[in-house]
Amino acid sequence: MLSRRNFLSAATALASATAISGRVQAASIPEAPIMEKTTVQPPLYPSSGPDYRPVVTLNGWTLPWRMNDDWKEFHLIAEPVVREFAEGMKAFLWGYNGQSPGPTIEAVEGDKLRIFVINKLPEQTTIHWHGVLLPNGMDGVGGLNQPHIPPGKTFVYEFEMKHSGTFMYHPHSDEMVQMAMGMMGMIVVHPRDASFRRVERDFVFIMSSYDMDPGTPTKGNRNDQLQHVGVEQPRIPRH
Ligand SMILES: [Cu+2]
Repeated sequence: MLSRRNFLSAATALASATAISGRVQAASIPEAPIMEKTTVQPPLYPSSGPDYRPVVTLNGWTLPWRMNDDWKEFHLIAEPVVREFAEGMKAFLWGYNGQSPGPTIEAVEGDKLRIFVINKLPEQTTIHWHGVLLPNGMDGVGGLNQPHIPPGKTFVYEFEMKHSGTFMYHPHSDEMVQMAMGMMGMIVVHPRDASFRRVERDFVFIMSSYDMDPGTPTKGNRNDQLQHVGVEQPRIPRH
């Protein structure tokens, strides 16, 4: 059962996620949450459905969702991001919702997911839900089981989570470049039975390595830098 404390935590986490979200999407698409910081964000306790112990994403966050009837709706924005690996060392990457790696998608076995993927990259993309059992048309391999998502367009993925486990998402569209640029994130699907292999604490993190030349521009505000990335359209993570 959901305790009052858990409910308040969830409300607080969602409120703070909303507070850092400043961008309104195209008219038909609700505002998507954006994360500006790489510090660990508090877990999102379930506010509906079965209880579970939410994961903590190290140096990351969980993507807030909203319920629309019995669909759990998420918004992922594929976009250029700037990540400060060390003080003053900023890398121009590609990621999701302001961060690379992207936010963790968290769900429960049996959940019906609807994931809006908005492409703000300078090239086409898709998302492949690595390891998830789903209908072929939702598997996200561009040119094979779906058209690539052109820049500026949105693709809506819909599938039911048939099994619990730890998975990941990443593009299957120019994937060698896009994954090297930082496009990946975790998917955690909790068992429907909360007592099944229950853990006290649950952490996820992604490790990735980059090869970057020194001299990456660090001046200007975030928008200038994003514009710089958009104009230059880097094919590999170096400037
Ligand atoms: Cu994969």
